[in-house]
Amino acid sequence: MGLCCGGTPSGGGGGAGGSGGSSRKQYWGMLMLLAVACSGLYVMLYYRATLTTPSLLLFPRLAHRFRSTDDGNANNTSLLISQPPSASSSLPLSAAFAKKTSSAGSEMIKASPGSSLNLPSSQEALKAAILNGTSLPLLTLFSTWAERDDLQLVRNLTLRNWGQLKPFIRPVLFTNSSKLEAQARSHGWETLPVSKVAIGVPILKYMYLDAIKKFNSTLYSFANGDIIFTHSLVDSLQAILSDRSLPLDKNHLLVVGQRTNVGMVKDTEAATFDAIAKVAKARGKLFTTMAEDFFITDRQFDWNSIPGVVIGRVAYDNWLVLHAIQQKYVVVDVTKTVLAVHQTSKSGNFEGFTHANSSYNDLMLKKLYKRIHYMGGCVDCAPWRTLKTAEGRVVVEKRAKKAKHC
Ligand SMILES: *[C@@H]1O[C@H](CO)[C@@H](O)[C@H](O)[C@H]1NC(C)=O
Ligand SMILES: *[C@@H]1O[C@H](CO)[C@@H](O)[C@H](O)[C@H]1NC(C)=O
Ligand SMILES: *[C@@H]1O[C@H](CO)[C@@H](O)[C@H](O)[C@H]1NC(C)=O
Ligand SMILES: *[C@@H]1O[C@H](CO)[C@@H](O)[C@H](O)[C@H]1NC(C)=O
Ligand SMILES: *[C@@H]1O[C@H](CO)[C@@H](O)[C@H](O)[C@H]1NC(C)=O
Ligand SMILES: *[C@@H]1O[C@H](CO)[C@@H](O)[C@H](O)[C@H]1NC(C)=O
Ligand SMILES: CC(=O)N[C@H]1CO[C@H](CO)[C@@H](O)[C@@H]1O
Repeated sequence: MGLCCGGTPSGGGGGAGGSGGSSRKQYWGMLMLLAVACSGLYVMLYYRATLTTPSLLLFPRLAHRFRSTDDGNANNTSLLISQPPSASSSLPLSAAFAKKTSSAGSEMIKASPGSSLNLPSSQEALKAAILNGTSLPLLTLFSTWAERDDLQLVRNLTLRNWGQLKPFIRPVLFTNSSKLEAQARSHGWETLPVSKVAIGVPILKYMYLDAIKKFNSTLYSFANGDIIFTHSLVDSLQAILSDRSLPLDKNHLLVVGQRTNVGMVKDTEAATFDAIAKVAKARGKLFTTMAEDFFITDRQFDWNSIPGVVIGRVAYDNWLVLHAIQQKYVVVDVTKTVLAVHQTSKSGNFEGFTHANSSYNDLMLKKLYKRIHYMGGCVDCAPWRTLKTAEGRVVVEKRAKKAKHC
């Protein structure tokens, strides 16, 4: 859902309200062409010269419709000033960090549900510890979607795939539909009601806040409902959480990565992690660095003060990454080590441009922060990244230099 090159609300988007339905579809072809054709110009005008409001160039008819709605506790100035989180109250992983440091060397550190970083070093031990309740799941991974006949297979494959990541990952569907709830539960998912919407679409921050309130885990993430993962996600999260060179005791964490687009993923192609890796290799295409489809944060991340952006509409992803980088959070790009396959459906890869209210987030953010250098919120602007060693181990390294567009 990058502002420039669009994204994919086809899974996560549409949201509880399921807006942007068939009446919009007819614009699809035209808008996609427009989006692609304009993106070069758009980047130039917008990101380099910051001339004018690009969304108005693309969507003049939406401009006058904007009303300020839920902007949460968003602060007008927080984007302009880099403020590392205050030292006391919100130390992200510090308690656990201290514990980990003090008992370095012991392989299985005694855990309590509240202390998050007590990671057994082997995955088997971690699995056993999560199952017997002495370790927390690594990640609560949530999504939300509306019923849509054309996406039944996509959702079924996502439900099955995220279920296969248990117990390391706890999948959660936000929905008010009893039918979707039953479907999700049959795949071992938890469900929660959608507590807050705007323009008929779930507001991102409340999903995080609700998930954090309801479930204990070390990390939390929204992901679009058409993204399927492999065990590489678990490997990378474990590597990040156990890397002592990362200042996770002082700063919040945000983990993002590029997705790999695969058209029309079949049931068998998504049946196992190996099958997913195989189809990604055979027909996958790494998508732009300008879109993010998942946002893994620590439990104390400042979700309370994040503006009320909604999923499935452009701009929120880049803004969130930009915000985290400006706040000097530990932002890690896991593109090289996490396979996140986007099940590209007929709606394509640029659906974020075709929904009703597609500029909703952009307009809200502009109102709050005036100028936003969205390009600074690209995946490759993350100060850290993961890499794989020759032996296949995941390591984290600080990026040597910033990309120009950042
Ligand atoms: C969202 O889109 C709908 C339908 O196009 C429109 O009626 C409404 O005013 C829009 N709302 C906002 C906040 O832009
Ligand atoms: C989460 O952990 C805290 C203690 O660390 C506990 O008080 C709380 O009940 C737990 N919440 C859930 C939903 O398990
Ligand atoms: C839970 O599993 C871990 C890992 O196998 C083990 O070390 C620990 O003793 C178990 N704890 C309990 C209470 O069963
Ligand atoms: C998806 O799963 C549901 C059951 O949860 C099933 O009724 C439906 O036929 C499946 N659809 C596809 C296209 O796989
Ligand atoms: C979903 O249900 C909850 C109650 O379970 C309600 O508070 C909430 O407003 C509903 N959300 C929507 C979008 O209707
Ligand atoms: C942001 O702050 C400026 C002054 O610093 C103020 O004029 C403006 O109304 C504020 N905007 C919002 C959305 O709070
Ligand atoms: C909710 C909140 O913290 N808002 C603050 C953001 O900034 C404005 C000034 O621009 C303050 O008045 C608000 O208190």
